[in-house]
Amino acid sequence: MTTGTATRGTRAGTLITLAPTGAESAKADVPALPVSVDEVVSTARDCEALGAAVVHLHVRDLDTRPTLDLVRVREVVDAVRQSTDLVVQLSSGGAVTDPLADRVAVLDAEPDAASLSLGTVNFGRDVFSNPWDLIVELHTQMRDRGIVPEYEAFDLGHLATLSRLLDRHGLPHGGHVHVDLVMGVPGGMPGTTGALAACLPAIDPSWTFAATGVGRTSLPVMLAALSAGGHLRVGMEDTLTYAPGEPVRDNAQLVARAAGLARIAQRPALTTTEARELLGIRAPQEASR
Ligand code: KMH
Ligand code: ZN
Repeated sequence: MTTGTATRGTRAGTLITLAPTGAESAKADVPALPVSVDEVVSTARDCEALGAAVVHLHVRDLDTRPTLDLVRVREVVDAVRQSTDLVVQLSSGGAVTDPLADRVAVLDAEPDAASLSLGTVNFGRDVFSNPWDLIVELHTQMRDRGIVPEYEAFDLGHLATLSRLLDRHGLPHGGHVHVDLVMGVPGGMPGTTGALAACLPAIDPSWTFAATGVGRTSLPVMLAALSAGGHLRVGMEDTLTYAPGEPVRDNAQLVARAAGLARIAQRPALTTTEARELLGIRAPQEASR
């Protein structure tokens, strides 16, 4: 069985991606959710200090609703870049209601990286639509624009789609393949050690992988991922309860827990420089040359 544990950077440390906001929770329901530019920047700063190296951004408008408006998206990208050294990864998944063309257009904001979901999946009572043509379009446009994808698999079959995508359309910008297993979405693969283990043979040894456990699967998925040589994505996009009956205080609490477990696993959090090296992303000063 291939496990991906021999891939670069994996043994040395753990890439921690922060997903602070998402598109599916309302600020009115979750007052601690960072939605304003200032809230996102201060969350990003705090979480970088605790071990996050990448930030996965969904942007909110002045009314706290999810938006793909490019002026607002650029404002948030620039603000996070100015205040942190984090790798800025924009969501191209958006909200379940977003038109596909608008999801592609976020690449105009020129992030370092962007998420790229590998298949359509039921998302609670909604459908998160990711047809093959959209997948190819995002993969190709990201390569043309020098943006590094983080592929997102919500189900085992999505990993087969990733292999087919790479066979037919080649490697992404930067030459390295990194995939995040998003587990525990109601409609996708469950957030269990068994499901994570079932994914491992479909992960090429040259790739790296991370895992995200939605809701109460956050902790078991994190432990399973660390034991299998994987990286971590945590944050209030995916997890709003820290322990049974205890709401998450803030994103920093989730990053601190992830970084602590990574240290216990003797694979401490990667720095932003190490993360760029792992993912094939040029440093901001190199990129502007
Ligand atoms: N908001 C979810 C429907 C991504 O960011 O790429 C999709 C999502 C995936 O969050
Ligand atoms: Zn997202």
